[in-house]
Formats: sequence, structure tokens, C-alpha cells
Amino acid sequence: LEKSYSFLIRVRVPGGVATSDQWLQMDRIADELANGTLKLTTRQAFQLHGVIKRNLKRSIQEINQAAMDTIAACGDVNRNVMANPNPDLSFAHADALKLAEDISAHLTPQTRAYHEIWLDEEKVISSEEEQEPIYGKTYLPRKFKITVAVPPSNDVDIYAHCLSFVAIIDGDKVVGYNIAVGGGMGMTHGQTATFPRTADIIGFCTPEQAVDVAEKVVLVQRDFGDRTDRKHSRLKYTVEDMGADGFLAKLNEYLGYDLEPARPFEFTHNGDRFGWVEDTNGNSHLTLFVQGGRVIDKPGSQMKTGLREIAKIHKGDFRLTANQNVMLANITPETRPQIEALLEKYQISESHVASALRLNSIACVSLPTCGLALAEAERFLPDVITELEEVIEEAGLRHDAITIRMTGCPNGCGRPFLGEIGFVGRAPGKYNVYLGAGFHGERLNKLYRESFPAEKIKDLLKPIIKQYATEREDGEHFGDFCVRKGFVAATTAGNNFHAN
Ligand code: SRM
Ligand code: SF4
Repeated sequence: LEKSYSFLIRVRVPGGVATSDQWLQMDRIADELANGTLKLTTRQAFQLHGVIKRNLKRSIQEINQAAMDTIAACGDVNRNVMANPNPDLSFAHADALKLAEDISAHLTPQTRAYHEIWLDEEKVISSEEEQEPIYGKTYLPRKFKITVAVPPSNDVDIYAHCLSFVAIIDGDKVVGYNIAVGGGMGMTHGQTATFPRTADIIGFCTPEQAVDVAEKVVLVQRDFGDRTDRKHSRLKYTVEDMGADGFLAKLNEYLGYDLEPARPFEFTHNGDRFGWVEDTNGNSHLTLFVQGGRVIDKPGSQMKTGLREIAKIHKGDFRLTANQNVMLANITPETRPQIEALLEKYQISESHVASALRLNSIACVSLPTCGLALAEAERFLPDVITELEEVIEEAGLRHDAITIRMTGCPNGCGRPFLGEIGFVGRAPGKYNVYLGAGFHGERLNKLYRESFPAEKIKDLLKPIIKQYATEREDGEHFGDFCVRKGFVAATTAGNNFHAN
């Protein structure tokens, strides 16, 4: 008798945009073939947990029938390309989504193996070079991650990824993109040669050049990334070792032309904007908070059922955000009253009542499904926030956004090193506590307490939060305050995350 192996399936959704029908299909597959929940990830993708081995092929086939796939959702290739999730609010967002889709299509592995293995398609014999014009025989040294952002929103966290494009807008036109390279989160506790890193902005390209730039950055990493040590193989180490200038010179050589100098832009936040927004076409968009990205029915809020019922009548689409939330986009004026009634009926209203602290939280999956977890995250962060909310309430900060992120290990799947408050699991019930990240994701935080007991977190942070309430400067964010008051030193660019 074989063991009952269970798997997770990650479904690629470039730019996070899924139709109502795709949502319904994912909802059904989650019920019939997985553990009955839908997980919205920090890369704007779906995950299904608890898919048992005998259901694996059927799940993947049904996902493909819904015009989605799991290709390159994992592995040493380009992963799901992220983009700000609301293309309908401006021309710039539409351009960003299109660029994300174009890059995604261009960098998708060409191999037919996926179709042959999972979709039972006929075997086609071709040489490996023919199959993979970009990745070649040996693919990349490690996973590769791309985002596209439209300022002032940095919700995709451009500084945390291998390569990002930041839209530069002039009047009513996207004139091009600034290019950021060399960001990343993962590290290993106790090994200072591994570190999170914020990306460097190295130049500017025109919209027509952007896909080519993405390809050539991938090629530089393919040819110069470290293939001898997986802990030193992400693009961030290639950029760190070559220096941003050295990397740019090599990239220009691969491009055959020079990138222009980067142009000015400004981010104001890296969280989601919750609630209703109306656009000039008369349609509405609603961003809903999904705690830990887990779409589930629970006492007090039947989010999974409610979103299913909404999908049955919603003529627009569902947009997964980079912060594990969901936007109901392009709600027509005719369907809005029905959707509002369903939101009410199924009590999907947390976005209106939750504290700004909770709305700005991310927790990675961690236990029980993640085999790399050292401590709880998704199941524990909500309790930590409940405790901190008492402090926040007393301090009069209920509506003040502070980014708070927890992961069960230092791989950084919830981008914890960019949280103004970051918790990273060390052992069951023990967390490294980090403070001092920039509010719009521009600066990493710094270690404040090592291996700290979970039950004392509230006592640790209470005095700092209270002091922040009374001593902050006008408009000062919590992370900046922690640095100004000396709780931690600022982490500046490059590898100084571990320096005090
Ligand atoms: Fe991740 C590995 C979950 C976003 C850095 N990540 C894993 C695995 C597959 C564990 C494993 O290898 O056995 C986790 C599956 C847990 C489970 O039970 O579901 C896992 N990662 C996730 C998700 C689901 C977290 C979430 O709660 O949303 C995210 C899925 C993204 C997606 O849709 O593609 C997820 N992972 C990230 C991010 C954030 C991002 O991409 O914006 C990071 C940090 C950014 C970066 O890559 O630098 C991230 N995951 C890692 C790493 C460390 C990579 C490194 O550079 O060292 C690992 C481990 C590895 O690759 O060896 C990892
Ligand atoms: Fe698992 Fe660690 Fe990623 Fe959390 S950060 S999902 S514990 S690998």
C-alpha cells in the first residue's frame, strides 16, 4: 500500500488577473481535489494545498481547462510576473499589465514536457536548444523573479525582486521604465554570507525595449550567476559581486545599446488600498482584505462561499494582489448593488473594520504544509496582531498603517525583511524580530531581538509603539521612527543587512 502523499499546486497568474470563471473553477477544484481552501500568494498566484497524489494529474488538467497553468510557477526559471493589480484606473496600469503578460509569455519555458506529462499530449522530439532558446540546456542558476510597478504604488515590492520595471509617466503616456536589479529576500540564519538585498535602479528603457531588457538580464544571470553554490546563486549575489555598475556594463553589452540614465519617480506605499474606487467609465473596484491570503469560510465570515456567489454574477474580474489580497475589478453599476448585498450576506467586510495594522500584514504559509518552516506564521500572526491591536488602540493608532510581516523561516516568502515590523521564525515559538524598514519598501529592516519568545512580543513592542504615538514627527512612519530613535540602525543599500 502506497503512502498518501499530498502536494501543493501553484497556479501562474501573470499580473494576478483571473476571470470570474477562472475563480469559479479554482474554487471548485479546491473543494473537489484539494483541502477546500484557496491560497492567494505573495506573487499574485493561486495555491492549492493538500492535493493527494492520485488527484494531481486531474487537478493540473482541470486548471489547464480553465486556461491557466502551473508552468514555471516553480523551478530555476522566471516565475509569475507581477504587476500592480488595477489596470483600469489608468492607461499606465493597462500598460504595466500588458508588459507583465508579454514578459511572462516571452520567458515561459518552451519545453513540451509539461504538456506531454500532465496533459497527455503527443511526444514531440526536438533538441534541447530548440526547446529552450533562452534557458538553454541548464536553465538558470536559480529561480528568477520580475515585477512591474506604477508609482506611487509599490505594492509589488520592486526592491525585493531580481528585476523590476517602474513605469515613468509623462502627461498621459508611459514613456518608459526604470530598471531595478538585484533584490531578494532569502537568507539562512547564522550565515552572514547570505542576506536579503534591495534592488539597485540601474537605468531606463523605452516601452519597446522592455521585453528585450528582461531577456538580456536573464541571459546575464544565466551566464554569470553562481552555479556552484545554491545559497549564492540568486541574481542579487551576481549584482552584489559585479557591482551595480559592472552589471549595467555587462547588460549594455548583451543589449547592444546603452540603457539611458534612470528618471525620477516617487513611491508612497507598498501596501494595498482597500475599499471602493470608481473609475471614469463608471465601473467600481473593491479591494478586500484576505488574512494570510487564505480564502476560507470561518465563523463570522464566509469568504469562500461569498466570493463564489459573487463570481457567478460578476462581469469583471478578480485581481490577486502582491499582498495576498483580492480586488473585485470592473464591477458594473448594474451588478454593484447585488455584489454589495452578497458581501453583506456572507460578512465579507473585514476591510472596513480591521485595523490598519492588520490590513498591512502578510504571513507566509509556513506550518502545517511548508516543509521548511521553523515556526508558525499564517496561523499565528493574526493572534499577534490581535494582541498588538490593544496597544495600537490605546495609543490612538488604529488608522495608522504599519507594515507587519511574519514568516516561518528566513527564506522570506512574506517579504519579512521589508516589514516595518518583521518576525522570522527561528524555532517553535521563537522569532527574530526586525524593525526599521521603509514604509514604501525602499529600505530593509534590521535585527532588533534574536530568537525572541513569541509570548513576549507584545511586551517588547508596546513601549516602542507608545513612544511612536507621542514622539513621532509629522507624517513620520514607524520604520523611520525606529531608526531615528536608535532602536536599530538603518540598513543601507547592498550587503549591510547584518551590520549593526
Ligand atoms: Fe517561497 C520556498 C511558499 C513567495 C522565497 N516558498 C517556498 C516553498 C515552496 C517551500 C519549499 O521549497 O519546500 C513554500 C511552500 C509553502 C507551502 O506550504 O505552501 C513557499 N513562497 C511561498 C508562498 C506561497 C508564500 C505565501 O504565503 O504567499 C509564495 C508563493 C509565490 C508564488 O506564487 O510564486 C512565496 N518565496 C516567496 C517570496 C516573495 C516573492 O516572491 O515576492 C520569496 C522571497 C523573495 C525572493 O525570492 O527572494 C520566497 N521561497 C523562497 C525561498 C528562498 C529563496 C532564496 O533566495 O533563498 C524558498 C526556498 C528555496 O528556494 O530554496 C522558498
Ligand atoms: Fe515556508 Fe519559510 Fe517560505 Fe514560510 S518563509 S512559506 S516557512 S519556506
